[in-house]
Amino acid sequence: MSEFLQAKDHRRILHVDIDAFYAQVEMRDNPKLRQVPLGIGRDPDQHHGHGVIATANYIARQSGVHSAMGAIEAKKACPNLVFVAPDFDKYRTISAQIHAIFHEFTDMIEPVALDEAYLDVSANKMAAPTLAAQLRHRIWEETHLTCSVGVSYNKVLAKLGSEHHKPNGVTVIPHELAQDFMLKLPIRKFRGVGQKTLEKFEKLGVKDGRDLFAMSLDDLRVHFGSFGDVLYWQARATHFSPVKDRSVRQSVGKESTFEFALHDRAQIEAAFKDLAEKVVANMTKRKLLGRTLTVKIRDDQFKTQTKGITQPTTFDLDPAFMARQAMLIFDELYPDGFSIRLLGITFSNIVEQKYEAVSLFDRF
Ligand code: DCP
Ligand code: MG
Repeated sequence: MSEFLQAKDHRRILHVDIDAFYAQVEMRDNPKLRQVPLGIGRDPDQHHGHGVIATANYIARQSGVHSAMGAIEAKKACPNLVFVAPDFDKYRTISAQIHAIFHEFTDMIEPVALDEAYLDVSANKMAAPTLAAQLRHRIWEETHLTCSVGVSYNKVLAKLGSEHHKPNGVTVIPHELAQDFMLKLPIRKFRGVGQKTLEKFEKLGVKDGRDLFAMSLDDLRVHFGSFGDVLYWQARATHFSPVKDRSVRQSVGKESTFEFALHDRAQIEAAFKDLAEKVVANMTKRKLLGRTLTVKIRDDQFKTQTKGITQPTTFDLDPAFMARQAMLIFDELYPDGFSIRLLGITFSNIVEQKYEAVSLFDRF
């Protein structure tokens, strides 16, 4: 096992989290809220005491007010707490702005919440701490909001980094400091450790990463099942989960089933044209392009065939051209008579239009 531990994880990952997101937005937009304890939620005196606090600014947090706290309880903890109702449309718009900025740095983005994401910047030539500084600058420039960023080689460390100097800070955890960081970490800060796990650890006398490191893999499995493995590797500052890019859809397609089987080539061509128009409308609306066009054909024997064409550049969003490509595939699969019950056209290898504005050929 030890030779595997020596192998370095060479990824460069940022975790970005806006500070007290909803509260900071409301403070930005109303200077009167900047010096007072603020809770985002409905005032219990005006709403029969129902409701919870979505988040609180840092002044209110000093009195113990926190996310998901009941509004009445929050008012008890902080009697002069100012309540502002959440404005989700506004937060979603800002979130989209922030995500557009993320794309200036990388397309490998895993959004976690409206105000939080992992960015894999391994492919970027610039050093990760420089990118973190630039990212914070760009977010400030565009939104006038501060955020905290963690920089490391895996997601767990990047996330712990962003929490380390909150608010408005950057923490870089390089390989040579990571093990020490994890050994000193209180056990409640380990990923996936909730109340139940915490109680078990208390009984075991495990208080921090150092105590956890001392436990064998077998012991951890006995107490925590497969989560034991995760804990074992976390204690060794190792975590291989990739940044899961959910920013772009994997495919866009449309298919039609025919009540009466199609036997005529002209009918097939018209059906493909109709499908292509619908797919193009969808892709245009979503500002997407694709490099792979896949055709699906099912005959009246329920035999289903799919065949695709992949181009080096994205397809032009031209329904007539797509229908011709689909017909080429169709003629290849059904050179003679046919009886077709279903046709479909799907695009995959999807990219967003802004990243593919110039095709390879336009450059010459
Ligand atoms: N949120 C919520 N209910 C929760 C937790 C959060 O509605 N139980 C909302 C309000 C937060 C936003 O999501 O502003 C982001 O959540 P965070 O956990 O990142 O919390 P904050 O951004 O408010 O604070 P921090 O500075 O700790 O990131
Ligand atoms: Mg946040």
